[in-house]
Amino acid sequence: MVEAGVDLILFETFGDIGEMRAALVAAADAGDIPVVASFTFDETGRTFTGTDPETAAVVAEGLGAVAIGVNCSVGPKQLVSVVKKLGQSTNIPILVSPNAGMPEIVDGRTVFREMPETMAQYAASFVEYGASLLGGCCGTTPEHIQAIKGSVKHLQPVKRSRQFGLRVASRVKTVAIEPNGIPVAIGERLNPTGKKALQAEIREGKTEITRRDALAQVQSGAAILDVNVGVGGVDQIAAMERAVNAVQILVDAPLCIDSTDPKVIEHALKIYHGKAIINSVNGEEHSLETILPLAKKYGAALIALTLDDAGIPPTAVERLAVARKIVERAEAVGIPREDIMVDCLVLTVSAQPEGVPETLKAITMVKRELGTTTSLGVSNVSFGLPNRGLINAAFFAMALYAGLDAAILNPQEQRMMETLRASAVLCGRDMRAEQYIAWEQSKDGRVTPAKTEEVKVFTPLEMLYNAVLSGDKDNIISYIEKAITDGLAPMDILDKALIPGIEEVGKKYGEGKFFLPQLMMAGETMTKSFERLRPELAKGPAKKPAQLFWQR
Ligand code: THG
Repeated sequence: MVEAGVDLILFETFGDIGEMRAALVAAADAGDIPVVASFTFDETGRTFTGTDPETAAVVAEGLGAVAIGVNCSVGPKQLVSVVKKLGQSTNIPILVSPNAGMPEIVDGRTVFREMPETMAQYAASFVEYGASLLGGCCGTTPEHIQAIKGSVKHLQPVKRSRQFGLRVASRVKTVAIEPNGIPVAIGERLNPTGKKALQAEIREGKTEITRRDALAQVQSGAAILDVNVGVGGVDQIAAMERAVNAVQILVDAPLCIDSTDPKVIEHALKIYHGKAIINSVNGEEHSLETILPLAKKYGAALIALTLDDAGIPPTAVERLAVARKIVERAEAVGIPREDIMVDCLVLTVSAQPEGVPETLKAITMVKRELGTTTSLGVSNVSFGLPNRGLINAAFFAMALYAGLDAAILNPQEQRMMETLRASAVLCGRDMRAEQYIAWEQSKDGRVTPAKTEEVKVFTPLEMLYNAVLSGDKDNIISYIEKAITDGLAPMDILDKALIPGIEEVGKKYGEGKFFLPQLMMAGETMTKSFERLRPELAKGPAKKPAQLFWQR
């Protein structure tokens, strides 16, 4: 189309954010043509794979869409709240092109019920909420367009110029990292450094610990999860793909892609469905040249480490200079400043005690001078000391006072999350202590959070049930092998674990708690299970299993 000379590309009626990302990346590759990203939302106000309007806007805008739209969908009435949310979520132009209602079959003909006058009335309210491009989708006639034109031609588009700051997103949720908001915990545990079992799992191509730790970290309060698969001698591109695909369906938290290999980062960004954070870029020429174009191309945010070809500078002033260089180079390739989070780096206090105050000073200076947000991997500070958790927590409180906005930490260390929540109150980032009080109250009547080591032990049947529920197709076969070795009857595996699991998935889907990707993953998990169980079932009593509904 670009070669043929089109002026604009409109991607319309997209229900899946992953497909829209692929389309936007492809369009940018094809040439410098303006692209409009238009989604279809259902009566729940989300796309059919669960994306809300703000997340659609954050992802599409990050990938360079010149306007965001909503088209087709249920009809104009149901789109009012969607358009309102879009208007509150982005400053780029908004296109609204609804169906003339839902199609109905009358006497064998498809009819759309909305009259031109009704469509015209809704068009005027869309303009009020921020739309500046209007049209109609299925069932729209020239009369509808004429009526819409008549009702909006005297209206001025509403000017929107909100400051949004740093926003990242998963498939179904946007997380804002705000200089005055509650600091954000980035879970560090999906990282094999120093973890033998996770290293082994990554080598074997499994994702059991990955899934368990992803869930546990989110339950402990991580808003974002860092994903690192840095194990020597393994195909890290494949390992990263497994980890990202397992985690992005399982949890709502956006991901932070942590790798030193640009190829691993690029592959993760290609398959991720949201707006990720790249961890990290730094002031080295090679890093700037390879990582900044990836952030631009795939619409990702960045953690910028204040080090360069000469290493980590000792003083705050020099680290600010590195941060400034990175921000300027990023802006030069079209990455907005607010998409950068600066990591001023903390050294080990036992080795270099003079380094800690410089890091704290650097955080304050970067925020004031550059206006970006800041992040830090906190636990480096305590290396080589006893009771590391205590040092980490005390340093964390100081860094929060210095203005830290996000931290890579272990959210399952209760002391760290408590320090975060208390410091937010003390630093004026949790007004009227609302969040703090809510957290404290939610603890009442709840057992104290389980320690990291005290993992609940599931029976083999519970493992299988959970695996179907979470669409765990990477590990289901090994659970089935285990159940068979334990002497469980294949028919029981099916009747007491797998089928109840898929039924629960269907129930959650019906209730709007699960979305299509989860349904599909669970279906694939069932198919894999059944392939493994089929020969076992054939061996057993001559009872032929009924055909199962997900195989039709
Ligand atoms: N800045 C940025 N990214 C980073 C870091 C940083 N990514 C990596 C690291 N530093 C932060 N992540 C971790 C992950 C694990 C541990 C520390 C930091 C860790 N692991 C224990 C060990 O090595 O013994 C294992 C503990 C466990 O079992 O949980 O401590 O500074 N931008």
